[in-house]
Amino acid sequence: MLKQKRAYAVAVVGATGAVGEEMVATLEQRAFPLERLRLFASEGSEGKTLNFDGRDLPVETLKTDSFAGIDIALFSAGSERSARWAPVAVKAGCIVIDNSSQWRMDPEVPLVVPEVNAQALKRHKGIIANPNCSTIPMVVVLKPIHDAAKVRRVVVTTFQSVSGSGKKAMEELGQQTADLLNFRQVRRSVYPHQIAFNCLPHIDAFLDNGYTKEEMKMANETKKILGDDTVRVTATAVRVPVFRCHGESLNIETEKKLTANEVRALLAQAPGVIVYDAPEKNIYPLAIDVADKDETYVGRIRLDETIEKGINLWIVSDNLRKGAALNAVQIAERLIEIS
Ligand code: NAP
Ligand code: 12T
Repeated sequence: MLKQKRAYAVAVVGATGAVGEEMVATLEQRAFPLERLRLFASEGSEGKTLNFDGRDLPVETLKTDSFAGIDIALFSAGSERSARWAPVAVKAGCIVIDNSSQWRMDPEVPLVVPEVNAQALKRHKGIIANPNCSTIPMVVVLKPIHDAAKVRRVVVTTFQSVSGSGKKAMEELGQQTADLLNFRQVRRSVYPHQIAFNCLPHIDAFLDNGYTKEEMKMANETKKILGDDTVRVTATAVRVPVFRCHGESLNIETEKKLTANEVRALLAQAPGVIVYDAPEKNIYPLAIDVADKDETYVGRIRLDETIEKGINLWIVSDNLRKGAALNAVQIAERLIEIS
């Protein structure tokens, strides 16, 4: 358990990455009670500094004793680093909030979205997992609907931005776009196909069942977070040439019938949700508007007229904020509240 203190020693592992930089910015913006902040990345970042609250902090490489005296470590440096270093950090007395997929489905590890299942935090044994960036906004929206009408099945299609796969992918989209507009040859390295002016129905590796890992993460993580194995989720995850924010089209079948207005009212009161839904005025959530926002935006709320108890809606959320850094920092804030 976290010791009660006035301020905490925090480490960010993967601090120079797309998610890590957002973590550092989020700690600053939310005035997290910091006694000190240490930043870690790969050997390639040795000698770099990152700005925090007007000061330049050095970026360090991980060593066996790096976590001595650290209370909370936010990990965002890939699954292999989490597998290797999270147990080292826990042994040193640190609580790890991990952004990779390494620990999410481990029964010993709580998988937490504070608005949905903060109570799961009490059972942690040192590691707490942050869900996938597409799962988080989906469960924030499903939770109030599930509580009111029990969600039976969800058909979800995602429209995921390139920042979900890190800094290199953001550079790739920018470079390919510039090259194409200047009649130059396109080069690719992160994705198996050109991403500029294209959509790829392929996120993370393919599995034997024909789904991708990303799609199965959405199905499995949702059951764990909602604490209900009966909720069926079938997903298609698509990469789109957008820099920031993931969109998701959700078709939700419930046990109890809800009207579109009832869904709107439930979501209007839900923590972390903003209903942004006035199609007659061309108002619906857009990636360019939701970037840098904390909440999950919901629009296009309407009934699925092909079934008796179905809802269609469209959500957009900033994948680097609520999808990653913000959710991790909110978990740390809850840990402090319950300490
Ligand atoms: P990124 O932009 O490529 O950044 C990767 C970070 O990891 C960099 O800071 C990098 O340092 C660091 N790193 C690499 N090897 C390291 C090592 N050996 N030791 C220490 N640090 C090392 O990627 P990203 O998008 O930020 O993603 C990072 C992680 O977050 C991944 O695990 C990813 O799965 C996860 N993620 C989770 C979500 C979510 O759904 N919640 C969303 C996006 C990403 P250098 O700069 O020195 O190379
Ligand atoms: N492959 O945290 O490529 O499990 O967008 C997040 C994002 C894995 C994860 C991506 C990925 C994760 C991606």
